[in-house]
Amino acid sequence: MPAKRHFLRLRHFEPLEPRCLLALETIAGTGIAAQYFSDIKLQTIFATRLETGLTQNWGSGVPVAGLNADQFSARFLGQIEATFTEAHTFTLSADGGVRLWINGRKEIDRWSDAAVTNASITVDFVSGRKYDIQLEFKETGGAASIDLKWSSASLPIQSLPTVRLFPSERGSIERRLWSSLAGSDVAALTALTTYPNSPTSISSLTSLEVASSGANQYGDLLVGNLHPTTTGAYRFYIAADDSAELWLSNSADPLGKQRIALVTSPTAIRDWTTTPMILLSVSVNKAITTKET
Ligand SMILES: [Ca+2]
Repeated sequence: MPAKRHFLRLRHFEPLEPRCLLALETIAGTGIAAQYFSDIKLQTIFATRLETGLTQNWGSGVPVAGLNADQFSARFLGQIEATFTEAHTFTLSADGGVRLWINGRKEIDRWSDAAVTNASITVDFVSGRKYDIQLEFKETGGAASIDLKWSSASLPIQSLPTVRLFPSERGSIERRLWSSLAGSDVAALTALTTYPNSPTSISSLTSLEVASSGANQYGDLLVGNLHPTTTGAYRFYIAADDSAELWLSNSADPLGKQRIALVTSPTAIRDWTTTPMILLSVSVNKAITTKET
């Protein structure tokens, strides 16, 4: 998949909310980002949300209330984390048109709305690594369903597990929110036993900004990937009230992340002047995991 839009987000590093912080540990997946379109060309967005998996049977109904039953399309974007270092086979069945990309390569293309039964492709994975996955779907009439499974020598064929799916890829930033949080520093958030895997709520953002809400006593963890389109040096800024940290990995592996900026006392909204400026060299096509708060 071309790496374009997301990188622009760097300019929009906006006020990150009070006490957000970065996951220092491996976090479990929560699902895959879904975009639903009220046409069959993936053009007019009707709704976006997180789906727990890619085994969905809508029958003659619709994924989202109010969407036209027979003329819609959908795009599912995320990453899947491999559990074994071996060849993995993806098996796709559907009622509708489907296109599947794994790690940016189109692997299955059956775009007419027809029955698809056990179309499969095999790719080599390394345990613990995350791989881009994109599935597009088109429904023109009749029933609608998708069913993407995976298997390997060590993995019996099964639907993609929610905990191995990550939505923070291309077009969305995952926001994990903890409410009723006392204190004003990031450590108050990361010290919680519910951090990072059991937030009060999980939602999806389209930029790295949480608007000033007037709410108090909460913390956020925002997680996503950056896809620079040009190799070069980039400056990162953050603004926040009360406090925030920005972490970045210079590869697709979140284990390599470093804290590159922090705010320890409140700044004005979008006030970049009081925060440390961080200059980084970034390579094209290298996914960058930002973790912040
Ligand atoms: Ca159909």
